[in-house]
Amino acid sequence: MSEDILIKNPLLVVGIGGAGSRLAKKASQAIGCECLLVSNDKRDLEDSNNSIFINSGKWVNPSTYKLRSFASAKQEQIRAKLEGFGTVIVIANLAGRAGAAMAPVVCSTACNASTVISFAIMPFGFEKDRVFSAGVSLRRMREASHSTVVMDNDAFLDNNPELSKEECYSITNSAIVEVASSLASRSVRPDMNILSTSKASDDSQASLRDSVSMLYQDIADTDAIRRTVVYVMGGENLPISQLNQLVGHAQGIFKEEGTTEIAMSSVAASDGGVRVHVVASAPQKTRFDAYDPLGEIFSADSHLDWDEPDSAPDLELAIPIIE
Ligand SMILES: Nc1nc2c(ncn2[C@@H]2O[C@H](COP(=O)(O)OP(=O)(O)OP(=O)(O)O)[C@@H](O)[C@H]2O)c(=O)[nH]1
Ligand SMILES: [Mg+2]
Repeated sequence: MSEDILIKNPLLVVGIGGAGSRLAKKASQAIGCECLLVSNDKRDLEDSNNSIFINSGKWVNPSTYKLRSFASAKQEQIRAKLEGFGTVIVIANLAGRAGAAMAPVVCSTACNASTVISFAIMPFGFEKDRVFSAGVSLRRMREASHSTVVMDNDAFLDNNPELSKEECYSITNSAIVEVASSLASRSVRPDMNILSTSKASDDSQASLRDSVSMLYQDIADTDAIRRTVVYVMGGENLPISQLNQLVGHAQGIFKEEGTTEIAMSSVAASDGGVRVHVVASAPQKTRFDAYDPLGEIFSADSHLDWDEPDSAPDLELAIPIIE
């Protein structure tokens, strides 16, 4: 069985694209470590003194492939900024073009010299145009990270259909920041880790149930879950009897004793009440494998473009159009 990954100092949080940058700023503040932002949109990099602007040249809306080639061209600059850090935490929204394009480049640049823990946000299922590139990007990120934590917006929405997109982002975003911030004080599993969460509630059992039901959307075979960490935000303010019940309940759900850990936080959920996040380590298949159906058929060593991520560089060919 694989060992836990230990987090080495110093830590760096890297935010990619719009949502990635916003979350990285918050997480690095909470941890008290340095933060690096990477984006092709200058607005994402405002008020940051440590950033890399990926210039997309004359392209107003470059494709993911195009953006990836611009990021690859800046790999040396990225490497220089990552140098000297023991652990690099990468946060990216794979529903965004910048996130999907650049996250694999940043992870693979960092992973030889540092421990890389990546956080990936997956698109809603109805964002059909984004699902494929998010699936490919996730596969690449996992390959270049020591551990990957996935927040699936689609599973959250399935469980909370009454919420608007914005409400959904605000809840899932704070779960990412809360879990990323707590990484500094604990170890993580090298497997794929699924992060699920719940709305704030006065009833901690209901929060746990919500989180677990979100988790079950992503993992087909829950018996294969190796370890779960249940984060109880605001848990230190709960009466001991309730806390005891919650722990019993969590251990009951994830059967094997000893595989469930409870992480308590005195920080109340950002919207008040108690919120429960569950991080489950699931080495086997998840629903994201099907986002990139060809990836399931061909193994990585049969990909012609696997080592150098597929990108679309601008090649000026001096060939006149002959008609
Ligand atoms: N999960 C999450 N998604 C968001 C958030 N804000 C926006 N989104 C969605 O994600 C899409 C891309 O958001 P960005 O975070 O700006 O993505 P990006 O990585 O900068 O890439 P671009 O597509 O080039 O902007 C948006 O169209 C929204 O649908 C957020 O805070 N959290
Ligand atoms: Mg953006």
